[in-house]
Amino acid sequence: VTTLRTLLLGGLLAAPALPLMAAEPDANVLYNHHCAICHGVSRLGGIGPALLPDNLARVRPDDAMATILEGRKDTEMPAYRELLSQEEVAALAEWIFTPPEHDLAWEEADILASHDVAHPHGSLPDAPVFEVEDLKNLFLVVEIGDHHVSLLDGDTFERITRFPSRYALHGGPKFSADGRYVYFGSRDGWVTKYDIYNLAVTAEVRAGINMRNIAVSADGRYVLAGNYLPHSLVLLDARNLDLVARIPAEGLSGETSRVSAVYTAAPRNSFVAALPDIPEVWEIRWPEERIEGDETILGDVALHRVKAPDHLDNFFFDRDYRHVIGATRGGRGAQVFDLDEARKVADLPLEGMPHLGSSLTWERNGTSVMAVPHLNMGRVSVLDMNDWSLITHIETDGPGFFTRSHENSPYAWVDVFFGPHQDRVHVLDKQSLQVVETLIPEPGKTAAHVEFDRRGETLLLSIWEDDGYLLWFDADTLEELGRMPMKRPSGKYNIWNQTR
Ligand code: DHE
Repeated sequence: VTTLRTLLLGGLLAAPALPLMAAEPDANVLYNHHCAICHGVSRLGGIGPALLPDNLARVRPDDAMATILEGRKDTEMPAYRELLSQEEVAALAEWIFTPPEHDLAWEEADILASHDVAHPHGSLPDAPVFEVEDLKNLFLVVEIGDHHVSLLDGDTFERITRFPSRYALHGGPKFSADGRYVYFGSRDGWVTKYDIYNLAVTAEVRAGINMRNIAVSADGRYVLAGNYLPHSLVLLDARNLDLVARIPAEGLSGETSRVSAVYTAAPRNSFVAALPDIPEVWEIRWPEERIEGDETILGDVALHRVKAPDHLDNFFFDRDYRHVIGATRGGRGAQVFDLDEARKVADLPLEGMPHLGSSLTWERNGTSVMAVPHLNMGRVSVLDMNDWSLITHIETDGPGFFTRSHENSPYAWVDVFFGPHQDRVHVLDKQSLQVVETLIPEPGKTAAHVEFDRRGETLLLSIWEDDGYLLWFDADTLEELGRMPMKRPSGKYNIWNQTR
């Protein structure tokens, strides 16, 4: 039926009898005919992204239809406007947001089969192929509008290169300590290693079907990926992204959990994983390695399960990573949990949806404070990290998502990400805890996510639109210094700041 419809729409056959035209489009058949070759027979992805409801959670059905009709510029995704009817496109767009009837699996064999090493570790030259004054003051900018990454010189703000990324990168890219390599994680599970000196992808592997983020060990030897689907952690050798271990996220009760995030706890030589479906916090010490003859043997992965008082998620840590601050399930506030003593030490007065992962910490009146934006209300809560008491709530013009500061700056920056004032960004004074300025760089357009340069003198801000901009400001006078068009620039990452 589909083939006939296609030929009919293409004008290659004369119109036949009515019953055929009246048949409902069969999305499954259409998918297998037109989409499976790139998006995978099981909708798990291939050249194109996975077409599963969870992976598409941030795509609006209208946008999915538009993509099928018009294709996607600069990618293999063709336009189906001439090939499929509106009805068929609508049926397909609806179907990809419907859970598949078959079970979805991503086993060790799938991980191994996806692994590709374009340039084995150590095979590319050690000197950069471009010239800049300060290799540590480079910025990476993730452009989620058309799935690219830009590399910028942080002194001149000139673009060094722009390269395609995997579909839907999420979370901050993670750098090797020397700043030469960067690791990206995509929501579809791809981990990509990129050599900044040689402007080349060196290795890739797909760790899961729906991945949250990655962490890189402080010794630079391991990359850990946390997956929603399958419920698992995947430990990779950072050199070529070889699989070291696949760890099912199964709790003491036998129940499995999604992994909502993984973190590097550098002072503890460990990773910490957030498992929202079980009352446990996991700490994974990175394996020791030993040399035997010509071979380097990786040790066993030591998983330390810490029983938590509640289901904890969305973490922030104090500076020595002894305490983890996590939100409790169901918006019942947040708790501070001592990882060494495996006990809760405080309840925090943060009801609703504190975005702990975007918190900031700095020194004020001789004590460390932390500032937490909220995803469902216009406020930033400031807490004393010594006794975990609330210092104040700073009112903002709407719920925020990202915060940033720099040790050389008196200001903390908080965006307004939701609501009618998405075009605003607040500048807070770190000592008085007052909003000292509210910028509206492009009225009506979302302004979000700040990153400072290495010295804290200049900062980057995104106009978070498909035809958006990257703006840079003087961090003291708050004056705009320049701008560059970009495709929905999301996170920006300065190598110096991110490796310290
Ligand atoms: Fe993120 C970081 C979780 C939705 C853009 N986001 C993170 C991190 C976590 C997280 C745990 C820290 C990972 C890291 O850096 O290693 N994000 C979540 C969610 O749970 C949430 C609310 C819903 C979801 O389904 O994922 C969510 N995030 C979003 C978005 O909708 C954003 C705005 C657009 C997008 O790209 O999906 C978004 N998240 C980001 C960015 C970072 C991030 C740009 C890195 C921030 C940084 O400065 O490091």
